[in-house]
Amino acid sequence: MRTFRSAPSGNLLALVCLLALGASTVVVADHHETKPADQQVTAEQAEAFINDAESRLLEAWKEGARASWIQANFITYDTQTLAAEASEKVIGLTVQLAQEAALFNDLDLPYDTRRKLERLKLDLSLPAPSNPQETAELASIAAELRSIYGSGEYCEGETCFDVEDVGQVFTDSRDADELLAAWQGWRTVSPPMREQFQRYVELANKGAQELGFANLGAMWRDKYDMPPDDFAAELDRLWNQVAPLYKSLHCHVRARLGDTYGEEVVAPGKPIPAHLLGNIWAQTWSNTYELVAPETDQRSYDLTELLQTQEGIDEHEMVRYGERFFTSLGFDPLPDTFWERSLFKKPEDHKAVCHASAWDLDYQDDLRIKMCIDVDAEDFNTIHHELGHNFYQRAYNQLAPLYQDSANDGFHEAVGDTIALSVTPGYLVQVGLLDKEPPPEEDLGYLLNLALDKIAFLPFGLLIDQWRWKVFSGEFTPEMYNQSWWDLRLKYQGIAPPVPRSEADFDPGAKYHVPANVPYTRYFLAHILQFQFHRALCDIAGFEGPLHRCSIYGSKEAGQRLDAMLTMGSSRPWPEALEALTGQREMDATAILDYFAPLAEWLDEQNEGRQCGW
Ligand code: X8Z
Ligand code: ZN
Repeated sequence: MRTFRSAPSGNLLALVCLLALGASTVVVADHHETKPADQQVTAEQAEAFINDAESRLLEAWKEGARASWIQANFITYDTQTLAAEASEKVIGLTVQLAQEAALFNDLDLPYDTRRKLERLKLDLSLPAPSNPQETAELASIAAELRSIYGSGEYCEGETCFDVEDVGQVFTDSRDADELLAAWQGWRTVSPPMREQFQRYVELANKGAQELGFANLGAMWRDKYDMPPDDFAAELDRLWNQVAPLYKSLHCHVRARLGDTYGEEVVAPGKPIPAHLLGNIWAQTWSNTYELVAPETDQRSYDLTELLQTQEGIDEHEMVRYGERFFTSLGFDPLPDTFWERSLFKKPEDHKAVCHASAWDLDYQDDLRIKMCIDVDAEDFNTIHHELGHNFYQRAYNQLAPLYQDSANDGFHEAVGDTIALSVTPGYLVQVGLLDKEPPPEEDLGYLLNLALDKIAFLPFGLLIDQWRWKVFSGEFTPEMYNQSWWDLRLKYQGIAPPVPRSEADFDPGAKYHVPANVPYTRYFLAHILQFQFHRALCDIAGFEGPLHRCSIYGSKEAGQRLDAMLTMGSSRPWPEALEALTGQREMDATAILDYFAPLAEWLDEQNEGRQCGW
C-alpha cells in the first residue's frame, strides 16, 4: 500500500556514533555526505535505533505536554516562553531522529521497525528546519500565535468580548446588527497574526522539505497509509457523495432565513451571509433550528432546557454523564486524577485557552480535559467528543510510544462523536433526563437539528485544509490569503462575508486551528466515520430500526468491538482498524446518507419550486 519516500540522504557515521556513544549524544545528520557503498547498516541497528528514539521521544513529549498544559491553562509571557522551549526540544529531537532514520531506507526490515521509522518521520505536524535558530524561531512563533488566539478579545466601549462571549451572542441573538457587530469584532483579533503566520509557513515548509516532502501540506497528506494524491482523491469522492444533501440543506435554510431576515439580506440564489448561521464561523448551524424547523414540528424537548432545568446538573455532572456512557459499554471509569486536574470552568481571574481539548500528560493514565463548559446541549456533545479522545488514549497506552495514536486522525475525532450519536431521546429517558420518549412524528425535527450540525459542517471541515494546502504549496500567496479563503468558503459552503473584506483582514486566523496549527481534514473524516461506526455498533448491539433511534448505551458487545479497534492504536494501517470495528476497509459515506435519508426526502419536498445553489 504505502510507498516509502526517501528522505534526504543520511549519514552513516552519524548513526554509528549515535549507537556507539549512547542515546544522549546529539548528532545532526550531514546532508552533504553520502553513504559509502561498502558500508552496510543492519536490521538490528535499525531496531536499536528506533527503541532508543522512542524512549527519548517519550521523555520529550511528557515534558512538552506539561509545559503546553500550563500555557493553555494560564496564558502569560512566561508560560508561553516555557512552552515554546519545550516544543523546540520536541521538534529538534524529532527532526534529528527523522533525518537519521533515513539511513535505513533501503533495508529490508521487520514490519514494526519499518512502520515505526515511517511514523517517526510523519510524527510532527510542525516540522522545523534543523538549524537550531530556525527551530527556536518557529517554536516561538507557534506559541505566540496560540496565545494571541487564546487571549483574543475585542471591546465595544467598556464591554469586552472573548471567544466564549462571542459564541454566546451567536447562540442567543437573532438580531442581524448585533450578530454583525460580533462577527466583525471577533475578526479584529486575527490581523496581527498575519506576518507571523507568513513566517511560520516559510519555516514549517523548510522543515518539511528537509524531511523529503514538497511542503507541509504534502507532509500532512502523507499520513494516511496511502499515496497522498490518492488520499486527496478519496476526500473528493466522499465530498461528492454528500454534497447533494448539503446543497439541499443549504437551499432550505437560505429560504427560511430569508423569511426571518428579509430577502434583501438573504437573497434567493445567492450565498448566505456568514453571520446569520448561528455560529461565529458558520461551521455548525443548529442554533438556527427554531428559524428553519418544520412548521408542524412540535418538538417536545430541547436538551439545553432539560440540562438547565434539572436539579444538580453543573459542569462536573455533565462530564459524569459522559463518563457513565463509556462505563456502560464496559470501559473503566476515569482515574481520580482526571477529576482533580481537569479544567471544566472558565477561570475568572486569568486567561486560559477555552477551546476544548483532551490531554494525556504521561502517556499512561494522567488523562484530562480542558474546557470552559456551559450547561447546554452543544457542550454536552463536546464533552462526549473530548472523552472519546481520553478513552482512546487510555485504550492504546500499552503500546510502544510511536503507536500511541489513532488509526488515522479522523478516528481520534470520531470516537466521542460516535457516542454522542447515541444520546437519543430514548437514552435521555433511560438516564432520567426526559420523562417519556417523543412520538415518531418528532423524528424529523430531531434529524433536522442534527443535520444542521453534522451536514452543515462537512464543507467547512473540508475547506480549511484545502486553503492551507494551497498556502503551503505557494499557490495562495500572502497577497491573497484572505480573498482565497473567501473563494473557498463560497465554493464549498455557499456563504459570503456580510461586509467587504480585504487583505488587511486575516479571517482564517479567527479560527482556532489555523493559529494553533491543528490539521483540520480530520474533522471532515470524523463526520463521515462517526456514522459508519454508529451503524456498525448498532448492528453489533442488535438494534433494529432507524439509525437515528439507536443508542448503544449499555451494550457490552458494542463496547468490546469498539475497544478492539481503539487498542490497536496506530500499530496497523487504518483500513485494518476500520475493519476490526465495521468489517469494511473503506471510508463510506453511505452511513451518513442512510442516517439522514428521511430528512433528505423532506428537504426535497420543501425545496420544490425553490431556486437552489449559489
Ligand atoms: O476542535 C474541535 C474539538 C477539539 S479536537 C472541540 N472540534 C472542531 C472545531 O471545534 O472546530 C470538534 C468539531 C470540529
Ligand atoms: Zn477532538
